[in-house]
Amino acid sequence: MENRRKFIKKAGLLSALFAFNPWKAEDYLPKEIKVSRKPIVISTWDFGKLANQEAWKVLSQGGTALDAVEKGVQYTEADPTERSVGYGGRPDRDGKVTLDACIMDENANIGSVACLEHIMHPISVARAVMEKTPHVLLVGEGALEFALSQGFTKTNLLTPESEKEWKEWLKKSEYKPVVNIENHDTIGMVALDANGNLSGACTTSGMAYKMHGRVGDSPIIGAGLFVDNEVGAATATGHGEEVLRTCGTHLVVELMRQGKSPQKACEEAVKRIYHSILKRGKNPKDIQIGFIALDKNGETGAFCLQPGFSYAVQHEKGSTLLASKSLL
Ligand code: SD4
Repeated sequence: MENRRKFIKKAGLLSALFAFNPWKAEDYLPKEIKVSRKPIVISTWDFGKLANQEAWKVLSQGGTALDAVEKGVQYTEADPTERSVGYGGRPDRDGKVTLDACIMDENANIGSVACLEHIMHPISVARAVMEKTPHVLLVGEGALEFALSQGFTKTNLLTPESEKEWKEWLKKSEYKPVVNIENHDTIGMVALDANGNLSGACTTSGMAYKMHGRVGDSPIIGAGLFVDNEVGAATATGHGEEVLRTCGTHLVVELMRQGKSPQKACEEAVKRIYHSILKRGKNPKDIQIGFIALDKNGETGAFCLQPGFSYAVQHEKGSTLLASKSLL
């Protein structure tokens, strides 16, 4: 009886508070509370599977989502056979490999580098920007100077294969990225650790044969990557210009905040981009966009504009490579 009275009193106080306060707590939380599935890691494209395995080594031992995503994407950055990330990435039209990367943790700490040359692990430079500077984004020469001051060493990132392909491209010098090939391979990874914290990382050499100095969505928080520890996280791949135009991953996370599942949120964001492409009189068939998302409860989602995008998920039950559903 005493407990019941206390409960009624508490409930009365709470509803009085909400009656006078337009900012209701429940407006800011995802509506569906699902069974917890953590730790878990999800990343873009086929190579996400190997990257997830690296991340899993951290997550399965109780490590943080932040350490896991950094370790995970480092694997892809160092792999010369992946031609749009780090070492071995396709160069810009001048033959320079320029890298974009960003990282975000559960406390909204962020760090990014853009148009960074000669460094094998741009994601770790992004983390150093986050942890060791008062800034959030360093670009070009300044980013390189900072990396060298932090003990990173210079490496030639242009492999003979990428150089050969670039020289072939020079013969026509036409900037027409081939969907799912020349714009394919950015690794975006988001993870939820055993403590229920989310973090994400995104790293790329960007669109092949871009103009020197071009920066895509991948190092831009809210475009290539966004994390909100109360809601979820998302990362993007594909034509960065389209993702930037819509603040793509921020949009996905905001849609989750409004109650959409990670899957529905990714679908809605791709539809918005599709309409924006049509409005500008462009052909959506020439463009690829893929989003992956993870919510606070370990639920995942993925969606892309046209077939061909894959993503990898790993949790305690094992690791899976999945074909994303597409709008077209
Ligand atoms: C960019 N979004 O630089 C990157 C490219 C990419 O899969 O994601 N490729 O626009």
